[in-house]
Amino acid sequence: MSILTTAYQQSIADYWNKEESPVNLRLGEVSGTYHHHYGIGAVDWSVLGGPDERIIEEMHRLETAQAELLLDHLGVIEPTGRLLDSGSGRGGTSFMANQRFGCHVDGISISQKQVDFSNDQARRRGVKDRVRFHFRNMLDTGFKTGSLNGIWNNESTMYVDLSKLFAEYARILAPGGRYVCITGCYNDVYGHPSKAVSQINTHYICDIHPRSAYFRAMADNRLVPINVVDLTEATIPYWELRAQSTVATGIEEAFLNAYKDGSFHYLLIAADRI
Ligand code: GPP
Ligand code: MG
Repeated sequence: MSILTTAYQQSIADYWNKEESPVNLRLGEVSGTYHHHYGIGAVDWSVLGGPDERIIEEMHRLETAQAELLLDHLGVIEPTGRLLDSGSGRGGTSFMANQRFGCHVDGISISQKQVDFSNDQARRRGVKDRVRFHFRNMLDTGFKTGSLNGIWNNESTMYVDLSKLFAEYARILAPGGRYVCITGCYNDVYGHPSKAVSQINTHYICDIHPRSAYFRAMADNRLVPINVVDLTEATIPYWELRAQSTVATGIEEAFLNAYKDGSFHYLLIAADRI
């Protein structure tokens, strides 16, 4: 099975195989749980008066809160359940899911470096029999039909065609299985992507979808939404803090502009496989 099937996918793998950004590594070192997504919730602004480390810890706390909210939406998962973290980064959300539910978690990534990093983490944490990471493509996962109780994408759907993605999930999710994604999507009401959204696309080499594309592709693939939560207001404080931190990457203004001008939403969608 060939994993990287297009020049586009190869360029994404190259990006993540090189990535060593302090905004991800220094935050991960706070607790040993490494995230590749943004944060939600109110900021404790008193951290700005303290040492740099306090700001890093606060950003990490908000990113961890984001992953907790995603897991809240998976519903009841038995210790015998099986979950898939699709686009698993350095494994943060996978380890949190295993801790919460005690279940088996597989993570997949098209970056071999991320797969190796997170498998090393699984060994250090003593959970390598329960949490495993694989070099695989989310459009062709190799998992057995109907074998999963839950799947999530924590900010990774903007790298793939949603029709192909949800067709694959409809195949591998068991009937009644839950799908959850947190994503940034552009606002169809405003027409084409705004300049700020285009800047985000260029920065990460991704292709942010319109909001409508999620619901159309879900409806076409036996995925019925049960919850849609607009997290836009909840993520703005994270970006305001990040913009003032020593680990800002230069993309902060684009996110703040896109969220504030209404052209971009930060959305959680939970759906059941029928
Ligand atoms: C964050 O990862 C997520 C992405 C790169 C996908 C784009 C997300 C959108 C909502 C548009 P990261 O934690 O590696 O990013 P950064 O290095 O900027 O913190
Ligand atoms: Mg990050």
